[in-house]
Amino acid sequence: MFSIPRPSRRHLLVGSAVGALALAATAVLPTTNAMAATGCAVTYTTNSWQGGFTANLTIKNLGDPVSNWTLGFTFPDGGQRLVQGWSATWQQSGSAVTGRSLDYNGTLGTGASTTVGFNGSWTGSNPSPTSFTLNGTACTGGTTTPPTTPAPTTPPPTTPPPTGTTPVAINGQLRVCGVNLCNQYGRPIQLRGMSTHGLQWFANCYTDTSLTALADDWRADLLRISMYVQEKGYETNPSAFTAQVNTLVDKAEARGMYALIDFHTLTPGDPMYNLERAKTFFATVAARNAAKKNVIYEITNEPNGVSWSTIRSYAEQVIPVIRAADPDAVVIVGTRGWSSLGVSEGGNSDEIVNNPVRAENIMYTFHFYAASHKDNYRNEVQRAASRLPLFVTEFGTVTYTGDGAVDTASSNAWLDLLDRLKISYANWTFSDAAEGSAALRPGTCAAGTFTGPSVLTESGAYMRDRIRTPDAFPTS
Ligand code: IDC
Repeated sequence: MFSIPRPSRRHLLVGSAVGALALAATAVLPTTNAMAATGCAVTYTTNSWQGGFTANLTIKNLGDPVSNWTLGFTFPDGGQRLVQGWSATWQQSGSAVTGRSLDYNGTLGTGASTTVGFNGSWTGSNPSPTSFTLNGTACTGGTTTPPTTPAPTTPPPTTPPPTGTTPVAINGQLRVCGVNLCNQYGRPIQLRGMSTHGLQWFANCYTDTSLTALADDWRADLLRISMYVQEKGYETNPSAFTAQVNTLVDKAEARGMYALIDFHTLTPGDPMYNLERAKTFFATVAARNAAKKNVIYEITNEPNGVSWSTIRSYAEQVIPVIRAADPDAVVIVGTRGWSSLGVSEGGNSDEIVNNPVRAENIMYTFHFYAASHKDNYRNEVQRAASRLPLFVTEFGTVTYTGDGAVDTASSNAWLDLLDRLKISYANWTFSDAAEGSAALRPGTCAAGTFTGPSVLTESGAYMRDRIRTPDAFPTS
């Protein structure tokens, strides 16, 4: 129905260290380690855009075990700058960059790897560095062994392949690294999926058949489970809505999709109105789902008419409740002005950068409706994305009313931007509501067939085309 030109989603430049054997590694070894076999291999993968880039490095120790390490390399272009890194303590001096191990990843056995990374900026060009050192040894991909030490006989272990090909099988437990959402290998990923409509109205849209279509036909990575709190939602029957959410978490898990549990507050806009309900709800769902790898918590949908400091205070009361039960899950915090980073109420993301939520492993919500929110919102997302981990937990291809025609030009501009920045998203809605944002034609859910071109609306056809392109998730 549509032919949408799609830029390649990944711009990869892979450089591995070559040459430099002449550097006679033994000459630069610390004296305490003089007899140790040394060797290493580093791969450098970058995702670059005008003026900025993300770099991910996998460091493999091919020599004897080390208990801490310092990685070194030089940026080839004088305009390249390290902005913010993760999984190491980073420093730049001139063009020379060092990354020192942290407590948790300093120990690297023979053949062991670890992944680190950073966000950077560039001016002239952005070439990848091609030579690296580890504890002073040039990483040539081989081992340098002092003559008196026999060469290691055990080959470095290879990373086992993932046990399945679903998004959850490949990516496992997610965590925030720098401004990205990262998978179990510490590599940035983007999840693309759909949001339910209100569970109180559209329960018949979320069945085994429909969710299989979402996972297999749409190839979605993510199901956002939108549990309204008001409007005949959770507040009217907490245990029934909690059970409904948990059932959908299981259905998503069975199909290898991530499940984003959305505490869908909207009116009133002050999240504090629902604070006690939120604590009760999240204590229950976090305890019940703690062992699962596919759950992400969205603690408030669209705060509005309240200050950032109120939202922050809400977050700092709800997040500990989740962490107490499920310590490793990613939590997403709504932002001011209907999760517009403040823009819809005259603010911007500086209020968050200057006063972030005091918790680890969190991201911040951004929402847009393509026919209503255009360049000024896109510019703010682009600006914020280098400083804050963002997740577009809801957006529409239409106007903010949830209705109207698809704005293809604006939707393309938005999704191209999110792809480039690796910002995850969920589209409003995977439902057959009689409104332009719904992906399914009215009557589809009652009829019970969810595949084939006749079930999709214009927005649904557009979104399915965008979502079903390959993910190319990193697997090591
Ligand atoms: C809309 C639904 C509509 C429903 C209304 C009120 O599309 O059927 O009657 O909510 O509950 C949001 C909200 C989301 C809105 C959506 C479209 O998060 O609940 O859904 N929207 O208006 N923020 C901006 C737009």
